[in-house]
Amino acid sequence: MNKQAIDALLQKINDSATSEGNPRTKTIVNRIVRDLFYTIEDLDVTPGEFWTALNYLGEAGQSGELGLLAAGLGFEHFLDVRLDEAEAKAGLEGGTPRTIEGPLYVAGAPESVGHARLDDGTDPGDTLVMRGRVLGEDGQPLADALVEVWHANHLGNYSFFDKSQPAFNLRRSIRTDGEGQYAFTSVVPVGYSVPPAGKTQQLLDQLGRHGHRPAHIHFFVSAPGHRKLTTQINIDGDPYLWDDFAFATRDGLVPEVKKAEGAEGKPYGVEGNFALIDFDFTLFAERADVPGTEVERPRAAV
Ligand code: MBD
Ligand code: FE
Repeated sequence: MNKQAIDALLQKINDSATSEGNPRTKTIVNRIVRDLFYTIEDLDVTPGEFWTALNYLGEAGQSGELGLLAAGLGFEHFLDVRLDEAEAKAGLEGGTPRTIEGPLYVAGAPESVGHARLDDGTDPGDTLVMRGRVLGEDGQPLADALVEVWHANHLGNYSFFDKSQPAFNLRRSIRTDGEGQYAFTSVVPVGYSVPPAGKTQQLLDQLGRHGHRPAHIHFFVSAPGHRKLTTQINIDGDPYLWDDFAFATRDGLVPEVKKAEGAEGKPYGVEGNFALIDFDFTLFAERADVPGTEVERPRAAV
């Protein structure tokens, strides 16, 4: 079919509407269907290929991997880059870079003030202390900010999704103290890999790509009157540091991992050698002229 014939068919489909429906949904769906019709035409997609793709998406949904797929195909990073662009256009600069949430956040983690221990002492691996402050654009510390943190264990697995871990293992919410400080004690995470027998890996194989992420720690950082920050830090030295299957590594999010020992660990309940990361988060003040950063998305909750 030529494009004119395709457009005529699309017009007929669009004209079959008998009520207004949702105009925004209509605009988006009509556009996507048109782009897919063009794709099928231009690439001469066979009926078998079409039904394979549809069935693939159904199975990926059934196995709960659509969020993973969105990350792996770069959609989640793309949405970040578009938010960056909107902020730059509005003159916002100097905040901590955002990067993707990923599909493994769980709401309802235990909350504490100032410091939290994320592990229960049974996770093998190097002890980690991460600490810093939450700051406003002006560099002033923000008391009572909320730092939500979650990361994988020594096998790259996340509690809740990995039922062998205790509830909320390596997940906490920490309120900053009067000086805007937060700190946590945990174990250094290992990089995540998509399930090797899953639907995401099946497609990655077809694309000639791997499904590995470098070791990382996730954060939501929020404070009254400020734009919520969704970000991660990476553990420096990971072989996948700049080869993330989800494209989430960014300049400014790879802090130095220092070696510390002895009395330095006292305030955090740590003895002996440990890894130490100092990292401040800088939040933008709330603004009406930029899209919000509080993202509506179904999330697990306990
Ligand atoms: C993760 O841990 C993650 O952060 C992302 C983006 C995708 C899959 C697993
Ligand atoms: Fe992750």
